[in-house]
Amino acid sequence: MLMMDDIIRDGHPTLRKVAQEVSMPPSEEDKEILRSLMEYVKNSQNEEIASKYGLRPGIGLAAPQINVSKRMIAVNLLDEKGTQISYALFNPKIVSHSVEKAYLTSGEGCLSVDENIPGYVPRFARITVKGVTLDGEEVKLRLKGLPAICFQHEIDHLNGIMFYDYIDKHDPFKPIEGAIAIER
Ligand code: K2U
Ligand code: NI
Repeated sequence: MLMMDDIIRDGHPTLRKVAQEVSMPPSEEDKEILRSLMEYVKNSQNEEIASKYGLRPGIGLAAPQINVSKRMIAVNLLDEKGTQISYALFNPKIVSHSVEKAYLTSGEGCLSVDENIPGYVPRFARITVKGVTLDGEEVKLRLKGLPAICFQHEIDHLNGIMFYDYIDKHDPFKPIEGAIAIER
């Protein structure tokens, strides 16, 4: 199982690389990597396992964060209706998005960033994502709210982008014009 020591931290060059597409059909090795990402996220949300192994809780994880520069992400969270959103995807791609923006009023964190970096992170309010599941099935997901924010955070990791890149350095909590404020 993945541990915190397997997660690389800000400053590691892999976090700033554009990750490579995963060849389809995925190899057993690539499937094992993607499974391990989802296993980490679920373990980190299990209080007993997380405290036993000192795992920082997360709702998503991208392969570059374990120093694998390949386009794979895992997301596991409850949306605002309490519906479980759980996807481990190869080659996820945002194929369309709203003009309207949204942001978490709490700001964002990252398992690869140990310190708190306060400020609003503008995201698209709604996105459509295509990707390939572990079973080789192509999925098309229409997302909003926290799921949309999380997928954008994870897909940014595949493009070498960190959440704090978006924060206004002079006024981190400057209101984002016309954006939906998402309380968490
Ligand atoms: O990619 C990661 O480092 C995991 C991130 C994912 C994330 C950050 C901000 C907003 C959405 C997703 C976090 O560590 S997960 C921690 C967390 C938990 C609940 C809500 C937001 C962030
Ligand atoms: Ni992150």
